[in-house]
Amino acid sequence: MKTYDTSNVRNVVLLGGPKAGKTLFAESMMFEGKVIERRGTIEGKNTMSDNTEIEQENQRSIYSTLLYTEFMDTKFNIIDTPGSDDFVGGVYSAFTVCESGIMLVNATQGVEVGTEIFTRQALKHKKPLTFAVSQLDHEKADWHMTLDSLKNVYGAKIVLVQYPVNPGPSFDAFIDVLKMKMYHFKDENGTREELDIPADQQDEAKTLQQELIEKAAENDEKLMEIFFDKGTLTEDEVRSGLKAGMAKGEIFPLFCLSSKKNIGVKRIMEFTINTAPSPVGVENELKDGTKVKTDSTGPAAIYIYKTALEQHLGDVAYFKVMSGKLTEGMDIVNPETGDKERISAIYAAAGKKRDKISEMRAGDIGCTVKLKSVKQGQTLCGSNCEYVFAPTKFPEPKFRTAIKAKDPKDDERLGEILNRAQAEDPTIVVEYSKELKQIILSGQGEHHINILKWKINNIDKLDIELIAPKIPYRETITKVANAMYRHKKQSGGAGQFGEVHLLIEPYVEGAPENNKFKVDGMDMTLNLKGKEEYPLEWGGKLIYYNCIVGGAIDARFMPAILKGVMEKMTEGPLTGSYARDIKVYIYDGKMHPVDSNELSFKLAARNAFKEAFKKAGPKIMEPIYNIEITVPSDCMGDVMSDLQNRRALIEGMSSEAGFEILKARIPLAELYRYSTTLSSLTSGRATFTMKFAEYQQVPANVQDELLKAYEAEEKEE
Ligand SMILES: Nc1nc2c(ncn2[C@@H]2O[C@H](COP(=O)(O)OP(=O)(O)OP(=O)(O)O)[C@@H](O)[C@H]2O)c(=O)[nH]1
Ligand SMILES: [Mg+2]
Repeated sequence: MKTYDTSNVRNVVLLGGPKAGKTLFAESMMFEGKVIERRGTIEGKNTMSDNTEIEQENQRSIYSTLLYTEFMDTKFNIIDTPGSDDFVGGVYSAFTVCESGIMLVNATQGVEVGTEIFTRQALKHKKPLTFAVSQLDHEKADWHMTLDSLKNVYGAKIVLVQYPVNPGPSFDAFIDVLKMKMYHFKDENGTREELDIPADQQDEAKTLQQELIEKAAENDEKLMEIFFDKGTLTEDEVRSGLKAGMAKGEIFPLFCLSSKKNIGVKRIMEFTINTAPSPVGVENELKDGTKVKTDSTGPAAIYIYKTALEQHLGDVAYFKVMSGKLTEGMDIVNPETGDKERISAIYAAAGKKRDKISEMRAGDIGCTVKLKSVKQGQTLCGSNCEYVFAPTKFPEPKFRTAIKAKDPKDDERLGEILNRAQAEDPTIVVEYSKELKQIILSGQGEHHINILKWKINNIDKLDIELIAPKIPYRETITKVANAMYRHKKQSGGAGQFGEVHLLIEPYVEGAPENNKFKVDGMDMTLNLKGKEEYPLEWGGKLIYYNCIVGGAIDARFMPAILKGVMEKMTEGPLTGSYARDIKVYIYDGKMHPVDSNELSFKLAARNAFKEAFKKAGPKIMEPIYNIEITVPSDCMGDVMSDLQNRRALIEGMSSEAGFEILKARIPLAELYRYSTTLSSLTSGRATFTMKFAEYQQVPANVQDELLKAYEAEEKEE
């Protein structure tokens, strides 16, 4: 393949709801660019994009796939994304490397939740979008319903560039009001003829042309003047007005498409070449917040947006040249780790088809192999360059489960497999929780995790189980209490002796220092001598005071006492969960001239702390999450009543184009499999995000249940 200039590259992400027809559209684009001679089909399991066993098995895209095609001296890098929200990770990384998107809206469905979700994300990432109504040849294709739904949701942003003459199985023509031509297709290979608009379509076409021109003029002052002057705009002027409106997210030009019959594909490609931004001059953000323009004369730097382990090839790194030129054989460095790598080969990729290329310029996307240690999200630089591009921010997980190998012998292998899964798909989060003694696996939905499970079972041939994840509870206290404990042992030779008196109090951020306490009706005044503050790994704090007077305990035993307290903090007295936010005052004790040692004081402290804790109004705390649910208005009632059964606190509601946005706080314990429930309550039409907010005390009845469950568990062990 030849090397393309930055200005002759278009990086386009294909978006749309499940089964909108993205993969087949990509197939047709590659056919038009002569990258392939025959178009594969989904049912035939032979498309360039859905090229993995798991995608073919499921007849849907699961990974985002890089494809290329060459058309009108332009190289298109196409990223075909999965329509299911469960696999949204690839959409986010595509936004990092693509300058524009094409949104397919299924003519049999109209606007779907997927359309909504991905449009919103594209706008957030400031990507101009071209809309195309797909599957117009389908027997259930309904142009008017689809157009109504689009106008209903996006209003005046939807601007018709084309409309179909005969949607449905006989679909073979559409009218293009930018070109003011009718395109008629003679066969299913995209052979088209440009005809004059038939007399019976003239009025409709002229009205829509006028709307298109006015809309194009609206987004540019100069064009507005020309329009007022002449009452019309040229084709080029309309394009430039559309381009300006698309850049602002104010215009979604609408096209007609049937990928099955290869109708409309070429026109969308032509329009994209003329109207969608090339990477020239596009600013990319560095980690430090500064921006660097895409420029092939700059220093060489590539951004790794995806890595994958592929059959026969090993580790493949997919990248975008962010600056300068990348050449075969080039030495590059990861400026953050200092790791040195060599680019042994550069490929343009159309799924598994790879074309070698000796040089790739800024803006272009490709892949390479045999890099030793790169990860998704990293930057590699040539000489005299230290760019580190800001890595893609992926959405927070919304489905959480525990996973284990059926045979504990396989634990280590499972660990390796999960680490790899996480590296390849940054929306998979694996956490080996010491606290819960479980491997916690999180992802974007139950389906997302089930696909991973299928892969581990069938490809890695490892037997695994998904089980309910435990909740990382915390324990704390609500009032002051004290306790003393004497550890004494006399067996044979040397004995053990240590006695510790301590007082504990809840820690509240910002509360003033205090040395006067009332415990069991008695006043106590402590002499605060030493204070140590420990932020805890699991959140919250431990404040440790030395209040020993008159040498009751030697200073050399204080670290052992702290250790004893800390040990009990990691295994709270109520349920064995971590304890947090406690002030501990060591105010008295006793030593034995011979028998006292560190172990004795550690044990004494541990037990004294445990006793005091139990008297100090102990409480279990649970993690609370902020959730934001996007629900179609007609499902709101069901979603709300379900939330009420989950101890949720509704915090706000707002509406946005047919959808309600609901904000709530909800305990993690009530979120198990929520994504699945929400999906079944709304037939997959809702979506949500969740983010950890804080720890809060559990209600008394929940605390009772947890205490009982812990007791039962203890007995079992
Ligand atoms: N009649 C007709 N069917 C189509 C057309 N495009 C796609 N299909 C069918 O619609 C189904 C989904 O097509 P895909 O191309 O896999 O859709 P997708 O958007 O990639 O789907 P996901 O990757 O699962 O999100 C398949 O059965 C296709 O054969 C079209 O233009 N006309
Ligand atoms: Mg697909």
